[in-house]
Amino acid sequence: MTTAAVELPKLPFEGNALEPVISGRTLEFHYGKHHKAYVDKTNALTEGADLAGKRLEDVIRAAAGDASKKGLFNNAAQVWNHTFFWKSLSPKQTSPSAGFAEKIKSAFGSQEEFNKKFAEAGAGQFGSGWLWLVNDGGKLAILTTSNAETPLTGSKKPLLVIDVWEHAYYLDYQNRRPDYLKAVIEKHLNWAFAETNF
Ligand code: MN3
Repeated sequence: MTTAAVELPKLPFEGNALEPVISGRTLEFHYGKHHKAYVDKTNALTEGADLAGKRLEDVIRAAAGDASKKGLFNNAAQVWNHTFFWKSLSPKQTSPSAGFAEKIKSAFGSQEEFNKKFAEAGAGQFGSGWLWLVNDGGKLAILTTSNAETPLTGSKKPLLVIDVWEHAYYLDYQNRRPDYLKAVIEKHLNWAFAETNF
């Protein structure tokens, strides 16, 4: 028998809490259908196999190094990335603490410059992927990854993420990914979460 299957975590806010930047309808599909499908597929792919019942992070790391487990890696990493994305968002506008604001200033020049560079990096990610703020050896850095790729398998520590797959914004913004990014970055990033991860 298998134990402790991967579960779909509860959203840390109400489905309409990010309106009008991210609509309740987008979240209904993004969380309720896409995120849930990654959870279900991860469980289907691990059921009865050697990784059944393992922690999600361990499943991802094990599958990342095994070409025969590419499908499992994609689904398990997408579960983790989405859970991290919901935590990266705050219904209320937040701002970095004074100490963290200094780190942003030292890495990017100013909060405004960071917002601009972060949005540009996300807009420049070709195709599906993720836009990350990471701790790179004690310094803040921007990183983009393709498809399900996640910094979890490398040395850079993820602090915040924004989903730039079309399913994250298409119902609300159609092809206007830069508008989606600008709104999320300016209004809904959870800076307390970023600082805790640092
Ligand atoms: Mn997504």
